[in-house]
Amino acid sequence: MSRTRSADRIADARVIVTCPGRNFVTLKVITEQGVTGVGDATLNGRELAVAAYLTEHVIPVLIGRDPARIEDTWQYLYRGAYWRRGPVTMSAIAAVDTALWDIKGKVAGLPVYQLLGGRSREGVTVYGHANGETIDEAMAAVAHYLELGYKAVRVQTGVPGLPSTYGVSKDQMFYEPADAAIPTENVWSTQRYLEHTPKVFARAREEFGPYVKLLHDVHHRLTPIEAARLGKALEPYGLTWLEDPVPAELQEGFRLIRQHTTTPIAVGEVFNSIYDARTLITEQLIDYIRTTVVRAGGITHLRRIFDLAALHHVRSGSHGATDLSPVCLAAALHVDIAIPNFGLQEYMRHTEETDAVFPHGYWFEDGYLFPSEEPGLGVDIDEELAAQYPYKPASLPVNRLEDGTMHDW
Ligand code: CS2
Ligand code: MG
Repeated sequence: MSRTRSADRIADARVIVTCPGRNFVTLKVITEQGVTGVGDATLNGRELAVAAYLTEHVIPVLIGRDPARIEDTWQYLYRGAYWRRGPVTMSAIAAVDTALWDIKGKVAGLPVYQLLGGRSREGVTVYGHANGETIDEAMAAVAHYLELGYKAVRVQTGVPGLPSTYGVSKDQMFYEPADAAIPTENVWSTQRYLEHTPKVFARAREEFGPYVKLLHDVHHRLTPIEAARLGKALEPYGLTWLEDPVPAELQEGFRLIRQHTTTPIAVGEVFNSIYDARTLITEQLIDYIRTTVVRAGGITHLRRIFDLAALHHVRSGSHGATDLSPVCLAAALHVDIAIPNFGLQEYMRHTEETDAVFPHGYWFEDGYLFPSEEPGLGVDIDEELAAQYPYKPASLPVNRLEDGTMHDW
């Protein structure tokens, strides 16, 4: 059969692993005509698994392919692997997909959001992380974000009686959970946490009034009935969302939460595919789906998830922690600005070293991020600078109950 194809071919692709403060894995694709595209392939704590998957199994089959065939390449890598889904495979597919959208934008001379249908809004509303060991410290952090112009703030505090907990950092602006080569261990008590958390939000509403958007991340630590109790206790404080209240392998568990509380629920940063969220979306068991470009198979598959969500009153709330590189954030912003059902975008600022390794055209102003207007994604990797920061093993922590039982982190 004769095959129609564009004039260009993929000539080369390489994986760049760098650690400008934290580890990142980036795929760079180069065409015969010299167009380059980048994609984020970072999987926090498992970086080298994705790097090897790309180098050993994906790059060899990319060479010679038509870079214009984004959908076909996605299907080729997804169906063709036979072993479907999972964070390693889907992060690798995402990196290829993102790089090909970057190339398509450059060839067209348009920013990627124009290829997705153009702007649906002026700017992308982002939320920052206000962390504090105590409620007072957390309130000071909220005030700081509001001064910077943020309209939405996630609030996390230490829990009295527990030596350390999720989301609390020593540094006000940068929270970095992957903090040691061998995982550190935290101790957890659901009882202490459920007792404490409503007090945090009572204080936040008292100090900051009814209009700032407040969010909270449970980090998968409760059972459905415990999450229902927390959601109910937080109702007076009008949260924008309660994130990851329970581990989400069991999608039907969310029915129980839904029956008991009107606090909106956000889920999905660890999801890799539309099938992970299908029941949650189609039964309207959640309000925000938090998948993002690198974790959920790139722009092509993420768009598919968000389109399904749009049919069921579910809005986007893409994950944007520091372990997703500026390449992922740049790509996410093109999606965020274009889709009809955008909700919020997480924005944890990258360090100066990271920003220097990944020169980018997106910018923050008055609580909004704006995607680059350059053709493509408007982000690149400075390979010489990246080479100055060699990979350092870093793991996410683990969590145990007070009696030593392993618990969800
Ligand atoms: C978090 C992340 O940003 C979030 O909502 O849950 O900090 C998450 O723990 C990390 O991205 C894990 O790599
Ligand atoms: Mg989270």
